[in-house]
Amino acid sequence: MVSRIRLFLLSSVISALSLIAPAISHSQEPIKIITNNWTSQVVLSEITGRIFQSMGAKVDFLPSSISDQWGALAYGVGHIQIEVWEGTMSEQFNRMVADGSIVDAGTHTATTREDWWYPKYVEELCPGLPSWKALKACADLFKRPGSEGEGVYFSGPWEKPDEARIRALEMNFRVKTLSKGDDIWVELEKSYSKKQPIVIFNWSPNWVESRYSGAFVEFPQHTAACETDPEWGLNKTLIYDCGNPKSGWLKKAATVNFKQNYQCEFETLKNINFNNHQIASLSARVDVDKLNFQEAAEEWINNNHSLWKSWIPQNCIDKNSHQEAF
Ligand code: TMO
Repeated sequence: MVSRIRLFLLSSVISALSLIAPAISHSQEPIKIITNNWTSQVVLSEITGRIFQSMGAKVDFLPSSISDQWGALAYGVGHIQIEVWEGTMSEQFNRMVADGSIVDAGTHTATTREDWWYPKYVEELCPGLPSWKALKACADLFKRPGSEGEGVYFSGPWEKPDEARIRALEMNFRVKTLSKGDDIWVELEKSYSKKQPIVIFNWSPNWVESRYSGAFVEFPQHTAACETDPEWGLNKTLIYDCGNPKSGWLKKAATVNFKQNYQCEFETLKNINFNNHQIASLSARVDVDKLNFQEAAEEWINNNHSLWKSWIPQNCIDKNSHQEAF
């Protein structure tokens, strides 16, 4: 009986300690940075990790798909996500910010676009591009063996409403979802060398724009209503009869605990800010110049000391050097 009470007391002391522990010694608990499966997101995560480490924090990386990351953030398994793209993630992000399960940690300067994209030579074969109507009329050109007469749109492992859009705009296309994002570039290269028509999922900022000329398909202009109101747009019974946002935001997300327990790192995260050129160049250093993620991050950190140091609040630098003095 006694030992049971003692055990009970002991376990409540332990759980009480584990509850307050992050608050009193957060630098012992690693900050878990969520990494997704495209280059710039991983490089920016590595850069952010190095900035936090310079502030005395421990850092871990948690690879996650976009769809799994929300659960990881909600349960605190991951703490932050450095590239939240409007076109792919606004729905979950907005919902979770609204219900208080994550915190909006601010917006990068970069504007983003994610949509159907084709290399320039396709315009000669399909006059009228970049209008989606031309693409619809040219569907035949994009057939592939096994596609049963339908044009093929190559996409990656990110959830997008492309099938809904194909239905709503009555296009004779199908989505080929490649399990690795990099396989999109393999398909692009294969077609490019033969000047074969191809339409792929692409985004900006990305290295592709520095290497290939091409253009996004212009679908009907995106509005919020297009995603919710069937009456909106050309198709009166189906949603998604529009493109993705053309000038989307790029945000940072954090857990509520991160904001509370890592105040200096949270303030720094809010200040971390990349523009289109920086993001496109960083992804080109990996995907074109073949550095690995860590090398690209290290190089950027070495070349941009004054910039990233300006993101760390002054009082946090002082606190940190004080700690180092001991
Ligand atoms: C989220 N992504 C940049 C792959 O479109």
